[in-house]
Formats: sequence, C-alpha cells, structure tokens
Amino acid sequence: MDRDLKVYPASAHWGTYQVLVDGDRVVGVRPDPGDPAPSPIIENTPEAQHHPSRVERPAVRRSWLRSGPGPDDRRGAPDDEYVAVDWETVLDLLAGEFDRVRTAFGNAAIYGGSYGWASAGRLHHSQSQLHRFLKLIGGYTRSKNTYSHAAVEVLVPHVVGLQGAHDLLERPATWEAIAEHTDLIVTFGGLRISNTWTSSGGRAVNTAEPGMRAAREAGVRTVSISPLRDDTLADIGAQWLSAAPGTDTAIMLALMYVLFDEGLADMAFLNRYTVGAQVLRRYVVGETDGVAKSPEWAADLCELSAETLCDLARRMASGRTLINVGWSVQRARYGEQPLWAGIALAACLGQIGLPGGGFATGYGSTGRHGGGATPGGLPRMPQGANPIDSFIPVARVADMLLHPGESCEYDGEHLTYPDIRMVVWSGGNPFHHHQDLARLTRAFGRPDTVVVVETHWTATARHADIVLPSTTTLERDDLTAGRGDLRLRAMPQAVPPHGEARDEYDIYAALARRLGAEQEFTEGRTSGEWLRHIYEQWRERQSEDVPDFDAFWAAGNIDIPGRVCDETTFGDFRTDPDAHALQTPSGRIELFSEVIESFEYADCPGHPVWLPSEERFGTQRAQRWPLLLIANQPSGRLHSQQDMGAHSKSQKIADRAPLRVHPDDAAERGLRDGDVVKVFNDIGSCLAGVEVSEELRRGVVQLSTGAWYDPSAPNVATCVHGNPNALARDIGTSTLSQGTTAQHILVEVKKYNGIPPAVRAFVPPALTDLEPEGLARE
Ligand SMILES: Nc1nc2c(c(=O)[nH]1)N[C@H]1C(S)=C(S)[C@@H](COP(=O)(O)OP(=O)(O)OC[C@H]3O[C@@H](n4cnc5c(=O)[nH]c(N)nc54)[C@H](O)[C@@H]3O)O[C@H]1N2
Ligand SMILES: Nc1nc2c(c(=O)[nH]1)N[C@H]1C(S)=C(S)[C@@H](COP(=O)(O)OP(=O)(O)OC[C@H]3O[C@@H](n4cnc5c(=O)[nH]c(N)nc54)[C@H](O)[C@@H]3O)O[C@H]1N2
Ligand SMILES: [Mo]
Repeated sequence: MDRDLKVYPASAHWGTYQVLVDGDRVVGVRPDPGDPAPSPIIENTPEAQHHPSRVERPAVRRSWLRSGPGPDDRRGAPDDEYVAVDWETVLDLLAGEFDRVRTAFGNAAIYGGSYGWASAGRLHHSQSQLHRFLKLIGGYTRSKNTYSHAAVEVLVPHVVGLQGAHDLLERPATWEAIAEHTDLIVTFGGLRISNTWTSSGGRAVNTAEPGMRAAREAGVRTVSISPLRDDTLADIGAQWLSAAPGTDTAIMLALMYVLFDEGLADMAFLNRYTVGAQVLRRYVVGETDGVAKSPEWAADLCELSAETLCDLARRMASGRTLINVGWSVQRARYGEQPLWAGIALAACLGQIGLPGGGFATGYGSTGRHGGGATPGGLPRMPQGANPIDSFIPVARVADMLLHPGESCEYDGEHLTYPDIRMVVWSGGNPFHHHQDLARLTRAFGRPDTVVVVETHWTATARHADIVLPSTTTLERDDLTAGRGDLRLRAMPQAVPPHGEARDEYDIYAALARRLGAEQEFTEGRTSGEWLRHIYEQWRERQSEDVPDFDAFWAAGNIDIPGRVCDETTFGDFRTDPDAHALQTPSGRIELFSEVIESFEYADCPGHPVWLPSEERFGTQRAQRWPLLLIANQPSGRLHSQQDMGAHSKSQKIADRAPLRVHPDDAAERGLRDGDVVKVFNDIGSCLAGVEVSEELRRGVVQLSTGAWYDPSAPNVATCVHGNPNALARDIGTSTLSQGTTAQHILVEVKKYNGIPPAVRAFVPPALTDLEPEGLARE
C-alpha cells in the first residue's frame, strides 16, 4: 500500500511524526519510529490539512468593502458574507489601511498582540513574522504575558527573582533526578498525561510519560490533588485527593499550620533563606486575623478531612518531597496565591535547592518539564525593537477594545487603554482562548478594521474584515525544536500550498514593500535564504562543532549541543545564599514582599493569603449555578487546532464537545450517556454531549476547551458546539498579574429536549467573487 506514497517528517507542537503523501494530498500519518510515546493527536492532521474550512483565497467582508473602515457590530454575524479578492488587490487595500491608521491615529492604534500558539517552526513562526513586520512600519500595541501562566510570570519574579522564575519554568529538575532523589510528589492539578503530548515547538521524542513511569518504578509516590482522578496515569498508582477546586491555597496553609504546630517546619531554612517567615507564620496560626488556618478550618473549604491533611503534612516532612503546582491552579481567580503558598510550603519543608525536592510549577502541564534544558537557545528570526511602548496584560484584550482611555492596574503600573483602530491577528484564536465570547464579539465590533491571517476559517477569522490565507507547516520548509529538546529537526515541505495560501513571510514582505520597509524586512533574503541564515547564525553561536546547514538538512535532524539535565533548581542559592543571592530586593525567597505590599492591592496583598473566589462550591453564586465546570486542556488536540480532524472528531458526542458528569449529578438531572445538554449560567450557554463518568468528583463537570465556537443558533445557545468560554467570566486573576481565570466556571446543566441545531462551525462563510464594479464604495 505504502509503495506509491511519499513519507515526509513532520513536526508540530504535538510531536514529531511522519505524513504519508499521495501526489498533492496528505493521506495518512504514522508515529516517528524513535518516539517511545507518540500522541494520538497526530491523527487529526490528514483531514485538517485539506478540510473545506481551510482559507483558500484572500477574502474581504462585503460590508467593509462597501462602507469602508469603521466600527461594525455585525462582525462575526453567522450569515456574514465575504468577497474573494486577488492578492495584489488585497495587499494594496491592507497597506492603505495600515498607512491610514498609523498616519491618522499613530501606531499605538494598531493592536498586534496576536496571542496564540500558531504552529511549530522557527522561521515561519506566525507571531514572529507579524511582530517583525509591525515593528518596521512604526510599531504597535503589544500584549504581555500568557494565558498559560501569567501569574507565574508576574508573581514568581517578586518571590524568587527573575532568574529564579526563569529556572523554574526553563530548567526544572529532570524526571531522572526525580526518580533518583524524590520520595513523594505532591501535585496540585495532577500530572495530566495528555497535556505532556504537547509543548511549544514540539519535542523530538516524548520523554515525559516514560519519565513518569520510570520514577514510579524507582519508588516515587504521587499524591494528586485534583478534581479528576484521571489527571494522573492509572498505573502510577497515585493517591487521589479530590479536593474542591479553587481551595489549594487553603490546603497549603493548613499543611503549613501542621508543620508549625508540630515542630516540623524547618526554622533554620526559613531564617537563612527567606524573608517574611514570621509574618506568614503569624497569619497561618491565626495571630494576624484571629483565624487559625488549621486542618479543621481548611477541611470545610476543600472537603478533604482534617485527618487527611495532617497525615499529608507529616508524610511530606518525612522524606524528600517535591511540590508541583500545575498551571491550571493559577488560571483561576487569585491564581497568584497557590503559587506563593506553594513556595512558602516548600520553604517550610526546607527542601528548596535539594535534588528532587522543593517547589516546581509545570510538571504535567507540558511535555517539556523534566526533559532537560537548552541554554544555548535555538535558531530564530531577528525581532528588532518596537518603537511604541503601549501594551496590555494579554487577557485584558476585550476590556481594552471596549474601554479606550480607561485605566488598568497591573503589577504596580497604571496603564491607560489605547484607542485601537486596527486589530491584526495571526497564529491565534481569541474566539477559542478568551472568555465571555459574546462580549468579545462586541469588543471586536469596535475597531475600524480587523485583519486575520489564518490557515482555517476559525471563529476569529469570521470576525475579520480582511482574511489572508496562510500556508500550513506541511506547505513550507522550516526547522524546529522545543526548548530543552534533544534534536533540531528539519521540516521539509510535503505538499503544495492549499488554494492561494502564501507563506506569511511573503505576505509581510509584500506589505512592507508597499509601506517602504521592504529592505528592512527582507534584508534582501528569500525565506529559503533566511532559513539557511538563521541556522548558520545559531551554529556560529554554539561552542561545539555543529554541521553546516546542508549537512543538517540532508541528515534531517541533529543533536542540540550544550543541553543540560539539571538535578535541582536553586542548588547554588542553597549552597551559598550570599554569593548566589536571588534577584529579589532582599536576595532571599520573599514570603513577604514589601514591593507587592506597597501596591496596596486588596486582591494580592504582601504575603500568601486565603482569598475566597466566587467561582467555588459554597458561595452565593454556587446556589444558583451549583456545578463547577473545569475548562481544562483537550486530550484530543492542541487547543482549537485541527478540531475537525479524525481524532478530535472521534471524541465528540452528538457532534458536540463531550461534557463529563458524575453519575450522581447526572441522575439528579435525568442525564444519560449521549444526551445533548445545555450548559448555562448568567454569562452564556453552550450545548454539549454527555458522558457520565466516575473519574470526577461530585459537583464537578468537565468540558475541555477547543470546540470551535459556533454562535449560529443564538436562540438556542451562545455556542451550539461546546466552547466553555461562552460561559467564562472575563475577569483577571488579580490586579497584580491580570491573568485569565477561565479554568473554573459555575454552571447548571439541563437536558436539551428536541432536535438540537446542526453544528456549523466548520462550514466556511459564503464567499463570492468581486463584482465588476469592483471596489467602489457606496
Ligand atoms: N476556558 C479556558 N480557556 C483557555 C484556557 C483554559 O484553561 N480554559 N487555556 C488558555 C491557554 S493556556 C492558552 S495557551 C490559550 C490557547 O489559545 P490559542 O493559542 O489562541 O489556541 P490555538 O487553537 O492553538 O490557536 C492557534 C491558531 O493559529 C492558527 N495557525 C496555526 N498555524 C498557523 C500558521 O502557520 N499561520 C497562521 N496565520 N495561523 C496558524 C490555527 O489555525 C489556530 O486558529 O487558550 C486559553 N484559553
Ligand atoms: N493535549 C493537549 N495538551 C496541552 C494543551 C492542549 O491544548 N492539548 N495545551 C498546552 C498549554 S498551552 C498549556 S498552558 C498547558 C496547561 O497545563 P495545565 O494548566 O496543567 O492543564 P489543564 O488541563 O488546564 O489542567 C490540568 C488539571 O488541573 C485540574 N484542576 C483544575 N482546577 C483545579 C484546582 O483548582 N485545583 C487543583 N488541585 N486542580 C485543578 C483539572 O482536573 C485539570 O485536568 O497544557 C498544554 N498541553
Ligand atoms: Mo497555554
């Protein structure tokens, strides 16, 4: 069968694999023979590559073409029409619009934050191309931090310094070191195996799953604090503590209480390596506010018994313990607190800086954690400087668009939202990733012009005035590696571009030409010449001998030189806290931060505290919306990418995203496997398909992110396909980091009676050819 098929190596954020090509078409995939634990997500690729939802030609919204730039609340209307335009015409139009906006309003009126994961590939990385272009035409308003872990990025540098925060994210101890040294992993948010299938840039081989298994075989025990049993692999035998979501900080404070109370806290460590331990201790034992953060106190909140918490604290103090805070836990209201309390708890145990012990964040969140580090960097497109200093914290995008001129507090800064006239998005899908999607639609109605560069007609593309078709990774030559990866891999083009799709490099080069910045953008190189150039520049920076580009390309991959496999984070600091002082004001771990205290934020004071989120069991809000929806990462794909692919499709129930419901909650509502339900609250609603499951704690329902937003039947639901962000509140973690809080959503669920409307998310909008009267405006 394979005889006539060509086989190409492919790399994606979900790993490296092979695509099977018949003529111009991708007809199959198979795992890379060298990958011990390939991900099933690769199965989505063949269908997604040639799907009717691909953007085939440049398209312009008919009403924008007719009426010109301006606010328009019909952006995103399901019945909106587009006109197909040839490349030269659309590039002229778009260049004219860039010029109009920068001349009339200044470059800060262009929002180019363009958050999103795009595709693997160091040269054709979508945001890198866009940002380089925007910087060269005068700059743009940018976004700071990520949806993934904004609270880590903003809070943790205050607590352990910038380098410390960097090391936690980029150089955590390897799984091998954990296997050798760790007795107990206590992980808040599990170690979700499907999350380790992906990491930015992809990985040459998936080492996380084998690493976890090897650690188990070496005797490492795991306690998983999580609402889902299957957040850990069944066969690593983790103890599952199904705490109420959003109560991790209370649990950690109670564990500290036991350590202080029973004389198990390492006072010598606290004195030598931290500041603020006494402030924290007084708070924990109740001297500050009259509330002892005892196990009994926490038990009411987290719904684990006081005894369980006492036992856990003693176990943690009796051996080498690694505390891991998954990123989900901070993707919630007051998400800074479980991070800070987790660091404080690890400090009380006195094991920070010991191999296999201390604090970590991100094991089980991506495949990269525990797989080594590449401090020598990777090949990259030069980025240049942004002449404009306007920015927003990334998850405040709807606020910015809706409230120009209003202020936003963030990490000690007073920001003023710019008046955005033009939004340019490439390589991201805000109608996947942002919260309160109906509100986001209103926000997208405000600018004069919205431009989206996409491979597919996502909901975001359907909110754009100008849609430009991008090639996929299978349609261009590139190279990739993830951070900490074993090998740099060639990604040769496997099939011709779909329709009229172009590489983004060529799109921005053509726009730069029209805007007088061509030479600066291209530096006289084609994309093929750039590929060679960024490789050779990287090669020169390496201290070891590395093959030249031609040898690399012919070999298909090379080992990445200078990889390090760390045993521990903060090892040097522990050895000598003066010579290796942290980059904090005190040089120590700040369990109390004068800087944060000085901001006077009620939602993030100067030391870790219990702040009760509304989005929790037992709150007033929960009386109306009694089920806590966990909007975690999908196991069937990366975010919204390739949602139409075979593997993702195989998980749908009645064409919709699967909603897992505990048997008792299902019985109370008369729900059975396969039912279509409406999930709703005061923000919005969506339809989903029921899967009754004992893998979750009672009261929790799970609806992973990434079903393409489908607002085509607004009388039935905000989204008929099952995107949880139709129901998520658009509110920041706190004033400090303003991260997204979308992991937790209080909802109610009821059976949908009757025939549910068809899912139309993957049906592209009506596209007609430009009429003879052309571009004349009414
Ligand atoms: N409720 C809730 N919401 C969440 C989360 C959550 O836990 N709960 N998690 C959040 C997190 S951690 C993240 S990181 C975000 C992720 O949000 P996003 O990163 O925005 O999600 P993706 O689906 O990966 O979007 C990438 C888009 O880029 C497009 N694309 C791929 N390759 C190319 C290319 O080469 N060129 C161009 N132009 N486009 C390309 C894809 O078609 C896709 O539409 O979601 C966040 N949203
Ligand atoms: N297959 C796949 N893998 C992915 C992604 C994807 O889209 N698909 N996205 C990638 C990205 S961009 C990121 S940032 C990471 C995110 O990595 P994480 O944030 O770690 O992943 P999530 O799946 O959102 O959450 C993991 C688990 O945390 C648990 N949890 C939720 N709330 C709480 C809580 O309050 N307390 C406790 N103790 N546990 C809780 C849930 O049961 C959930 O399954 O994943 C990456 N990996
Ligand atoms: Mo993320």
